[in-house]
Amino acid sequence: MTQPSIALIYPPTNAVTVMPSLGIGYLAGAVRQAGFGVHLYDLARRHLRLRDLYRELADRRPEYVGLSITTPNYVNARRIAAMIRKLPYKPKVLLGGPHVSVYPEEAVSEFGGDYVVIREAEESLPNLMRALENGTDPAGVHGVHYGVNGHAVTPRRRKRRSTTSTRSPGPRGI
Ligand code: B12
Repeated sequence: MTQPSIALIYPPTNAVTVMPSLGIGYLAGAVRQAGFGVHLYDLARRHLRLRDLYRELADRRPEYVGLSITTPNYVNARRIAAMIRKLPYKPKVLLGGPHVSVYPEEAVSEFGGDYVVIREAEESLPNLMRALENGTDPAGVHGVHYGVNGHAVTPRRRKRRSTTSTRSPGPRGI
């Protein structure tokens, strides 16, 4: 049986400075380590027409498509999200990156994505994929927001412990 895979896409921008996306690079390492397959599409660096991306995805049929979204690539990210919805199969659409980390709830309706993972995702992305593969509740995965009938659901956050309530290590603990 082949392992489930994810296509990680960094949408193109017209930004002045363009370097390989560290974000999708780190995530690729993390999901590979967790036993999933990865296809990387850094479209800020590699020119690929939308219809060619469509063909590649339709061909490879990754179970998950992850979009890495910043404000500068927002418009192209929406175009790609709309294109993914037209694929001949229904991959799970996962959204992440600086823009949606700030606006996770809006992202669900703006992109029509299935799940939004906020902030750094080296742990939460593989955890979310594992939960979806095993059929366990993704609401339990830290950092995950998701949509139900187009409405965003924000699971109850883990309470942060105040550092002032943490006991001091004392001189011997240092
Ligand atoms: C280093 C850096 C750069 C470097 C290199 C970036 C690179 N190679 O990736 C350079 C100088 C090239 C650069 C350029 C630009 N940058 Co810059 N950059 C940064 C900086 C300081 C760190 C980014 C980084 O590498 N972080 C480490 C990686 C591992 O984190 P990450 O990319 O965020 O990815 C993590 C999460 O976001 C998440 N994630 C990301 N994608 C996905 C996808 C999925 C599916 C999931 C689940 C999760 C997920 O998981 C990742 C791993 O933990 C950030 C500020 C910051 N502190 O984050 C600004 C920042 C990302 N840059 C920003 C901007 C505006 C730009 C430029 C547009 C500037 C310009 N006008 O040219 C360009 C865009 C370049 C492009 N390719 O599009 C903004 C974006 C703002 C926004 N609202 O989106 C930021 C947030 C700074 C800011 N506060 O304004 N940048």
